[in-house]
Amino acid sequence: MITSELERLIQTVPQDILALPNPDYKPNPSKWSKKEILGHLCDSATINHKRFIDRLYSNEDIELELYKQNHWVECNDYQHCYTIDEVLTLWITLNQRIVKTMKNVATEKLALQFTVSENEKVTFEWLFTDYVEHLKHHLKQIFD
Ligand code: NI
Repeated sequence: MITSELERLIQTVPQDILALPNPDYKPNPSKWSKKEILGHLCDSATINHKRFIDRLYSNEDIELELYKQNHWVECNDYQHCYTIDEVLTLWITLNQRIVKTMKNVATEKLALQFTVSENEKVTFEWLFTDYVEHLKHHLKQIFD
């Protein structure tokens, strides 16, 4: 099942996040705190959930638009406007929504494509796997 790893993370990550000693600490002003990295993962969930839904309701390949990740973290101001518990609650909720959406996707739809550039396309399955890999990459950063 394609969503099982994401479901496992939703179960296991919260206790480890809540045990972090100082999630607000910024190593320097230009580096994200652990709370901001988790905020970035909320942004990634928001953006990718939109991509998945847009693709499910399109008859054509849609273009995979990049987003300004620093700008998103800055504008959402996770550092000052939210506690780590609030960012975590958001992260859990957004990912539960993605799991629900993905569970309703028929297997053959996983072959639907997104256009990355003129010569490059990726499948829905690739994009979802990449979403989870990106998530794991940043979790490693948070817990290292
Ligand atoms: Ni990232």
